Amino acid sequence: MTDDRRPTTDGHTWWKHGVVYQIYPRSFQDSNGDGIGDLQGVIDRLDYLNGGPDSLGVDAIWFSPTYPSPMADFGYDVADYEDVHPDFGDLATMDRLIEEAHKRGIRIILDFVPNHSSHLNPWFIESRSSTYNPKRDWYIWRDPGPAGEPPNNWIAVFGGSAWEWDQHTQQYYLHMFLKEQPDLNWRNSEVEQRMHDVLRFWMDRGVDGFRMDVIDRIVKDPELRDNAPNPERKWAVAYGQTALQMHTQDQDWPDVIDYVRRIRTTVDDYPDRMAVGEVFGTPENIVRYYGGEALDGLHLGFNFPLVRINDRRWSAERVRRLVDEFEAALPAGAWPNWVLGNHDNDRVATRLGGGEKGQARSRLLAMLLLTLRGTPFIYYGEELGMENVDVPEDKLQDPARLYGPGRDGERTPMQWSREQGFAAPDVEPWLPYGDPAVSVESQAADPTSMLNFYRKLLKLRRSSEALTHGDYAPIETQQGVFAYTRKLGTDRVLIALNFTDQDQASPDSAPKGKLLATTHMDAPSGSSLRPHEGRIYRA
Ligand code: TEU
Ligand code: CA
Repeated sequence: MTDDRRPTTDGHTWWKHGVVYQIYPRSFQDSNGDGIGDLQGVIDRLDYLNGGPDSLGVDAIWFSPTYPSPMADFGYDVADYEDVHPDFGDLATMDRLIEEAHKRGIRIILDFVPNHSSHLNPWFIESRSSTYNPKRDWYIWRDPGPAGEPPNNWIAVFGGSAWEWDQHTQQYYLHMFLKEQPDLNWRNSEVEQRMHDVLRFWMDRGVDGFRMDVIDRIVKDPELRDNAPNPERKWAVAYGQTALQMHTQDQDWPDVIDYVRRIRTTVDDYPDRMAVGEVFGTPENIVRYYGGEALDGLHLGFNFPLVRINDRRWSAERVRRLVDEFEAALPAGAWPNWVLGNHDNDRVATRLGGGEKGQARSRLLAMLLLTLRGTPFIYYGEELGMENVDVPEDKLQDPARLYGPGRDGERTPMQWSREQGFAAPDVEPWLPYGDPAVSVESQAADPTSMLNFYRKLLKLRRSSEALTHGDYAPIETQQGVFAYTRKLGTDRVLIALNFTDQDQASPDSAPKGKLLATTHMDAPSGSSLRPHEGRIYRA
């Protein structure tokens, strides 16, 4: 079997110097006419991702969950950790996907969901069957309070109490998310061992890494004490209820890092693997999950602040501060990462104001994403400038919509052609399509399109040692412009980003060197930065 994955040498590590592309498997490509994306559909589209002259040029794919699930939370409620949901295919399809991806130099990252399983997972069905079942302690069961109330005041992320009453055994069980997502008890070593077996199961099949869902909650305060109220929030709609508390007891509990370190040990039993954690909060908190100075935690901790950049928070100064704060917090040897969007947040073009303004600004942030020091994560469709789709009420599917802003708008089918191309023309997709003018087909033909902008930047990034391996240094500039250099050896690149809607002078240190790329995908005459223009120069 040919395997075109770029080997990791002492100078090159795929999860540091490559680019990761997130696929929401339900929405990428349907291959069997049921309107639901599947793994064979992804196999059919691999050349688009890497391996052909016009491919995007990415090095790894992160799949949102592909396991059997009742889809209460669209796969983040896992009914069997060692299989593939029949909607997506089977284990043989996954094996074929891994093989075909590796042939094209693409690595496969699965979504590991350790904090909770589905309530239909056999483990939970056993656990809830009786108080003396051997798996009772695989989940978190507690007696009611004296008046029958829940054991503490914790609030589920999706709203409501985090405790569900079980009439059969007269106890509550904990669920930080939906009641269909009972929390696993990682303080029970049987659970920890069984979940490590899951990691081995997939790495034995050739999976290259894991995105670790809600890793910051897998252990909580062992005494399950109440969370304190959040002094800054006095009210919230259902979905926001969780914001009414300080999550000191149910998130980022101090000894979680011990469990993270043991996960890293298991992942390191296999060569050239990677684990990236879904973690939140300050750069210092994110660094905890890298393992601090020892760097014996996860290889990467997701750094989400750019996902919070929107129309209201749009400024060069704010973005530069986020970059510099994260760079400053990282211990020596730790590797940054950057992301503009994912399946839980409005699409970046929509967040930045939509329409022309959203497109121009998201191009600018894409240039930032692909030129900063660190691993960039691209969410499928970002390369087309796809926006949130306004899904009609009767077509909404996300359970979180019952508790607040749903997430269906950022999970709509990938748009391949004017007829959409995600599914056969006569097949209704599981969520509606967006603007038909936004498609791979229409943009491939347009040299200045977002798609060709991403292709050009990814190609430039891959060809430049400074951009993939070099250091980062900000440059002092006027208000509204963020500029920085990337350097390795003699390879020196300067990036200048104009966040304003007026012309701005290029940084006077901008080398009169070769202009490598501009967000406008043209050959500008003047040296000024046009509104919302980004430029990359080689010294
Ligand atoms: O998201 C976790 C999640 O919702 C957190 O971002 C939460 O909002 C945060 O901890 C609050 O401070 C992951 C998945 O990405 C999401 O799709 C799932 O719905 C969720 O876990 C449950 O598995
Ligand atoms: Ca399908």
